[in-house]
Amino acid sequence: MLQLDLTETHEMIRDTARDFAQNEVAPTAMERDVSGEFPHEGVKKLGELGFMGMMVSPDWDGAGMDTVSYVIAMEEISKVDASVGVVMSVNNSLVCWALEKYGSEEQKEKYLRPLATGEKLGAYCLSEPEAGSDATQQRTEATKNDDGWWTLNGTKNWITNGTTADVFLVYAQTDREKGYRGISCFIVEKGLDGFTHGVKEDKLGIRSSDTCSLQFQDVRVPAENVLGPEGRGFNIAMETLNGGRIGIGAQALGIAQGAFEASVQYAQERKAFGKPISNLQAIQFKLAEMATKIQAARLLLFDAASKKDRGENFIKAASMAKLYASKIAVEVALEAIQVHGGYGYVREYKVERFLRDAKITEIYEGTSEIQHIVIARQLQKELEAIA
Ligand code: COS
Repeated sequence: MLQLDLTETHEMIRDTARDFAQNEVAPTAMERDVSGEFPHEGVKKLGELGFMGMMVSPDWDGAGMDTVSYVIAMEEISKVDASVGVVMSVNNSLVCWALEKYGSEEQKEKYLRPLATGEKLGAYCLSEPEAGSDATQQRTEATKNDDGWWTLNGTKNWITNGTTADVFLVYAQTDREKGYRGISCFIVEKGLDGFTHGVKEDKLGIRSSDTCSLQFQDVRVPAENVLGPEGRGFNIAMETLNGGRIGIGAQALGIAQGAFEASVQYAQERKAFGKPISNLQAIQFKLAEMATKIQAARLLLFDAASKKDRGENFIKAASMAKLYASKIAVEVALEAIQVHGGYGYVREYKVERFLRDAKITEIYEGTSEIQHIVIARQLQKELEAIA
């Protein structure tokens, strides 16, 4: 069943996120897009608002909110700056969630608490130079030593929060003969000997988020830092990404909404043929199409988030929401440029940034092609179950 009615709490979260985004993130978004500077201040404040561990239980210093709240906050923040959105999404969905679900009491005490409050920042490290969509092809390897510690060697690519994070969830092969069932997940702290990062990538969009490669050369990791059962790392990575896709879908939704609102405002201000262009049917049709797509994406996201909150299988719903929201984010941002005409093509107006930021949502946390595979496989399972 699709949950459409938001509660007072949801409205309150929207107001809080909107105030914060408009007053404290928006003023520096354009500047940071040019400089590529990481939004340290914004991320610190997100932590104070409880937005870095939104769904983590208060037992572990999280905000104990539901996934619908997370979608709402992600939309508001990404509406003004998708770079801040992705930092928040990775910490919430890909790091805190996995630690809360699979961490030992000691691991939660040591790592989850500070991550949930935003005191520390997390990173999810699965992709490699030769393991992107086909994530089973992990070359990073961890070997067990006689003293029980592990030695980690390898390279990770495209790591969000790569130069700024304190805690890294690193997936590595621990038994190559077992294929993906020989992959394990390690909690790796910043600053360990042999653990270095590459330069910050010069990206098309989300330019102030920090993406880089990581290198592990004989990095020693204690036995107690294996997250979840040995050999279950791939499953943890996949399960984690299901929730991550809701976060990125919500980021895409925010980008689309931001591009739409900028277009409405511009159409009311810009005059042509003696009247605001918002009076022209050509523009009205564009705005109507944009608004319809955005609402459809929002409903798909609420559907996926509600399913997750009710403890139902939400794999297909999350992939559908991410697939659709990322697609329309690109379309809406492109159309927003068209509404702005020449002004949309220059940096001074933010819609060209929305287009550059939107594109990544079709790529990371599973490309659109991967989302089609996930959806098709889930459909197949559903059909087999009723056959
Ligand atoms: N949720 C939970 N478990 C999942 C899952 C999902 N969405 N997808 C796969 N799994 C589990 C399977 O249940 C299976 O587990 P067991 O054999 O232990 O029962 C295991 O993972 C392997 O599944 P499968 O055989 O389907 O794996 P494939 O190699 O065929 O890969 C895809 C499946 C392509 C869907 C997967 O590799 C994927 O999602 N790739 C994209 C990775 C990605 O998003 N990378 C970006 C990283 S973050 S920027």
